Amino acid sequence: MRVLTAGESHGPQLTAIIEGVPAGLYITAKEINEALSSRQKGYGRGGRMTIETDQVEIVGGLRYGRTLGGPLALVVKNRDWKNWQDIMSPWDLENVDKSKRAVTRPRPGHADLVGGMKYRHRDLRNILERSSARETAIRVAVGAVMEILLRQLDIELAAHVVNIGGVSIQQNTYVSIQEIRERISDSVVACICPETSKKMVEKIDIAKREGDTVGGIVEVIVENMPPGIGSYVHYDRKLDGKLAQAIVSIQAFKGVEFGEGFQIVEKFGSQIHDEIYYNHEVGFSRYTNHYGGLEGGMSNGQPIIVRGVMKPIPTLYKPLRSVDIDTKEAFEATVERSDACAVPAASIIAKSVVAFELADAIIEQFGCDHMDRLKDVVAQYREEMRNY
Ligand code: EPS
Repeated sequence: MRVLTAGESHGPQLTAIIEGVPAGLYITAKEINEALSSRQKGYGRGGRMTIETDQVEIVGGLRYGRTLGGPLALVVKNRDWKNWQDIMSPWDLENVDKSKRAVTRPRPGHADLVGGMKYRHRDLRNILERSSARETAIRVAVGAVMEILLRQLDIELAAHVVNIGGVSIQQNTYVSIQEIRERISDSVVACICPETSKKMVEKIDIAKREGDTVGGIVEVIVENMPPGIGSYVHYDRKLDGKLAQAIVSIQAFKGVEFGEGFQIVEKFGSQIHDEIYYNHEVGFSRYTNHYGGLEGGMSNGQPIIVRGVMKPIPTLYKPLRSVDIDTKEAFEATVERSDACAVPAASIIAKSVVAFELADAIIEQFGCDHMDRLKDVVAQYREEMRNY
């Protein structure tokens, strides 16, 4: 599959075209809109989220709720557009002061400065409008379609927040998808532990009070992924490689890990490799899941565990030093509307991009034009794996 997104943060809409979705996938707007609504929630969001109520529109590739096999085109409108029609007009309007909301003062930590240098823009709004995390709304709509597709193949995903600004859950045992879904439903920060949730909220409050921002770590769990998806023979089809790219492609994400991730460095090989057992019902399996369901660039049948780290958002009320690109004078950043923390939203985004990569890897491997055929082929493949 391929997906392309277009649109600016304060433009009329965000658009995505997905190529390669099998025909016959039944989709409802409700399921996509629920994902969009979850992305908008979470403690620490700023004023923009009170303006937007994200809803999907499908403008190609779907008829009577079923995919047709052609490109699927999705749209999420920006309600804030009505306040920006002149400033973000696609056309060269007369009688509009184009310098009105021009940005010449790049924010440290944002794409502003390097993006301007690269594309020869003198108004940095041309960069921030596209580099904005607003784009993740349409990626979540795409991810919701992929989650529907994966559910048809009995593959389920959940995501939660494991750390905000250094406040972390203690995670010693595996928490199932079912438990994650139940436990995060009561948390404003999508955290499975009520005590830690409270401390995370306090951390966000400190950031808000200080005119600052906080980042965090999110985790995505995938259950029932069949073994052998991905590749060890082609570097560009390694499932962990594709997931890593997808996670780090999310705005403000700086790193990724699988299973025990960077902590494996503290262990000997004998303590970290997931030992193998066999029984007639499930076939081959493991006693542990230190590697987060991925070995040799492939899924190994264990739950996939992916974590991503998000930096604190660069748009700050607290002044940071930078330089005006026109006058070359040093300045301290001016106040901008911003989210103090968008880590809970980022957990939904991480789940969405993981869903896309998994669905893509499955379709690449089995290459079916119709959903029913894909279901049959995957069921047959699972059986083959069990009997290996
Ligand atoms: C963002 C800045 C803020 C966020 C935005 C991402 O928007 P604004 O500039 O309109 O206040 O709210 O996130 C979203 C709009 C969203 O839907 O997540 C940025 O600069 O990246």
